[in-house]
Amino acid sequence: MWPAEFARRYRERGYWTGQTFDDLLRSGAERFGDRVAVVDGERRITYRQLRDRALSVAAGLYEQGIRPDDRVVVQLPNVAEFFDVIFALFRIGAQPVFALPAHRAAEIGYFCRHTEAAAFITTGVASADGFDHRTLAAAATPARMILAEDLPRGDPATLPPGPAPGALAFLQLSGGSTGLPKLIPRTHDDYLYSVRESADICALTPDSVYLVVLPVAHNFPMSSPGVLGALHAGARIVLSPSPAPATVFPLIDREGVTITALVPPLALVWLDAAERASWRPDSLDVLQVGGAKLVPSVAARVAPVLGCRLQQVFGMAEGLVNYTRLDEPDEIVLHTQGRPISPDDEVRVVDDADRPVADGEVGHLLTRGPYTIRGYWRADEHNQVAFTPDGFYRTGDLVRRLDGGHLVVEGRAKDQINRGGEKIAAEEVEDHLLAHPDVHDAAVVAVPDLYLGERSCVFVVPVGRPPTLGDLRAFLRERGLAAYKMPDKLRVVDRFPVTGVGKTSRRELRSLLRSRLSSSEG
Ligand code: AMP
Ligand code: DBH
Repeated sequence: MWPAEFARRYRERGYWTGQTFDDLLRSGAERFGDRVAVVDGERRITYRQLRDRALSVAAGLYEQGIRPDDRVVVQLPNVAEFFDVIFALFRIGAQPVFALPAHRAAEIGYFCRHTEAAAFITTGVASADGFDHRTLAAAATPARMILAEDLPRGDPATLPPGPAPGALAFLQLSGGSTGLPKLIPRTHDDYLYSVRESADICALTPDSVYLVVLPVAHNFPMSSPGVLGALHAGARIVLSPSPAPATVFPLIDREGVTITALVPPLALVWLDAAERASWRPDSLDVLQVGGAKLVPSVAARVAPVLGCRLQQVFGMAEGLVNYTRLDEPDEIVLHTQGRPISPDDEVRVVDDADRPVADGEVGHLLTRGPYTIRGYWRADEHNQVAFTPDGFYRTGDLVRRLDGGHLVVEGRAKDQINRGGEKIAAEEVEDHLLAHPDVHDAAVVAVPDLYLGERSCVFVVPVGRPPTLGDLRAFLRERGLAAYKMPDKLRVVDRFPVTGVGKTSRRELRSLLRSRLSSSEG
């Protein structure tokens, strides 16, 4: 993980405090015992109850054979049991692997195999679109399936001592740019530093009410400041089963929500719906928007329409998180993606040869710091390219750094489509498509989209009869790929343009195809 001299510095400067996730929950129970921690529909769970539930589930899982250092793939919607499960695993010292509700057999199967998961914990309740997560049990073998509605419970006295603060706490997912998703190893110490600072930057107090709209296991609503920041501050978490205004607006009013986090397309939906209904949330103080670029014209509507403050958040599950601060002027809040959390977040903006560019010039964002990983989990080969020799993470983002350290995201160099905050690795989808009998070659690229920012377009060189978009989507669905990874558009071509010298570079090819697309569509 971090070289010894960095670890020492991060401890000396008080960033890594030796706190574990179990400590967080215990101190919450001690300090805020009878206050409500989590609201899930009609259920209200206090801080003390939350801790008791987690300990009892920890003992139950332990009795069932879940051991320290076991990996457990967790795929849950926004329900209270999410907290029982993850804090139980944290207490044991087993590591949750955070799948998203949208993941299907291809992703879940891969996570379980790659992490040699001891268990797969999901829900027996069908999702809004009718999907039964229990059907993923076959993909998850040999991990045992445990349902959130049927969690084992036991006597906490039987539990072994908990994990050390420097230990691996969980594996988060990367949006990725490679054929197989990469897993992000985060420790108690490093993650909780970012959580505490985030809670502070977002001014969370015990009177704050944090609404979870995005999938709770995503890094943004989990930690920026998210549900963990809320628990740190003694605030109240309200779980929403859906991001739709019809569900969320009444919930915000009923629960007095003060802060929530959205991706840009959802912010747009909320703004339009609020305007139509002349709805102005009395309680809402801060709307956080992140995960993809928020255009200034939409950013400018937040305060006038919703009557709250906007905060832009530019983060990544690998670590570095940037926030516009709550007291910064409009010029910063509307036009930048914020500045880093920590004085020890090292940011380098470089050209293609890793040479620093001048402030204000666009370059590749590299970063290193007290909560940014030094390598993906069990990915030695990929780590050689994803990190510099001196440990900077190559984010794949193109940014401009302003005088005051604020970053403006200008684009992306990585082979990824950011579909309204949902990331798609081009290569992962291409690898699946190459298995289609009618596909000779395939390249997936981003196309600009007014609503989502980007959508995905697949260029296909067919074998004979060209497949239709419907064929390809059905094929990918059949292979168990998450729905958001299905291409939105198809272009059939006779052959791919020849790039560079010698072997075709997939990256150059994608970039050529992208420019062809923008010139043909205007
Ligand atoms: P991941 O590495 O999968 O956690 O995704 C993080 C990536 O999402 C970043 O590297 C950016 O490409 C993108 N991202 C996150 N927040 C923003 C934002 N506010 N503006 C633009 N891009 C963002
Ligand atoms: O997109 C992200 O991954 C992201 C966005 C905002 C993130 O991980 C975060 C904040 O912590």
